[in-house]
Amino acid sequence: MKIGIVCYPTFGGSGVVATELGLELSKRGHEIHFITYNQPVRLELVSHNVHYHEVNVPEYPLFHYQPYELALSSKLVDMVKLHKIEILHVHYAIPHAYAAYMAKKMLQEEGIYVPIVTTLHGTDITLVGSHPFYKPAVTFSINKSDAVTAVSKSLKDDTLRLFDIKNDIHVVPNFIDLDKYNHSFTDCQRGMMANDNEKIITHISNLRPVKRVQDVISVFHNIQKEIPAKLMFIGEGPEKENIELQCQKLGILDKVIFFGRSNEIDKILCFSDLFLLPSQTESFGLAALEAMASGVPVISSNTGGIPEVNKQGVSGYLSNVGDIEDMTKNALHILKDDARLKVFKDNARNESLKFDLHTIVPQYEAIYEDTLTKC
Ligand code: GMT
Repeated sequence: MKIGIVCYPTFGGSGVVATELGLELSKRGHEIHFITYNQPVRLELVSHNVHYHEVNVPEYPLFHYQPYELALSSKLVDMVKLHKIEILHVHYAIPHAYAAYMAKKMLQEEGIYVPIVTTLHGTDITLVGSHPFYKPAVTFSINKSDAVTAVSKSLKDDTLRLFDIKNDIHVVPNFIDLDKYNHSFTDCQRGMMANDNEKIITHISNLRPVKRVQDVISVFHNIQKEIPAKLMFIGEGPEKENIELQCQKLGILDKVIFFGRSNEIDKILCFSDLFLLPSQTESFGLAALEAMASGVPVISSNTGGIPEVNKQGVSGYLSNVGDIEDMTKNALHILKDDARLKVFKDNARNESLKFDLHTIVPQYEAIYEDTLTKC
């Protein structure tokens, strides 16, 4: 198949999933066209069947807001015609599903039919999409998609609760290339980060308020009072200054390492003992799955789609949002006993196997084939 993929080309989970999906589909013989405003961060190589087409939005002083949807839909029309793209898969409803629908209608005028698959990722539904300013357009775009997928059952339920949806929503969970997370401990250069007696705790996110990064610091602060530990913080975002201040006030700055954005999270996870994800809401929690694939147990909140990934008492523990005491207790329970830590690490890796890309990617292929047959 010739598949056009539209996504946010950033470090966010939706862009990562879209990119990894495109790369795996290309290995399976499909021709992939990424259409977005920057080369996706995880798209390192463009090969004979992986192409990248940049959407340019010319600056014009009249526009207070530059019209990205317009530029995207025009680019989609051009690329579908030029490369004979058969299906468009858009990740994140806003504004991608909307722009794709406009492109589809423009192409129809010329007798070209291209169906649209929309994948909902979370914040496009739970945080942004359900805002009254966007809701009618998001509802319309979802209902006009030829197939709709959600990354967890929880997100499907949220979508049906928040919007008036007429379409079926297929749950296709996020996935992981397990081979990437297969480093043996000797590859890990753990000694550069911490002493042998210190446990390494990790958090990865875009440091937005929804991630509750202050809770990460509070839990770590409690942990390091009981056992020697270091905290690895990966990501950039609006809460960064606040958490640096929080660490300073608590006197733990020397125990926290800020990595900023990184394309090498597998290398950092490789030497981690525990992953913290205390989010307010999370449709899936791709970062938790990436940690588990590296054999890192997860202490998380019990919200959204996280329980579909992190299994209570098996790959880690789940607590109510904001319950720092319970998260601390659970973290120490795992970390204080090396034999128990080893069991949780093995379990985390085993649980991640359910999300192997070789199991999940064929589900998208089946949806494309089904959609093309119906249209
Ligand atoms: O987590 C974010 O804020 C970024 C956002 C995105 O779209 O990139 O993540 C959402 O999609 C990810 C990939 O499907 C999910 O793993 C995240 O759970 C989801 N984030 C939220 O629901 C807050």
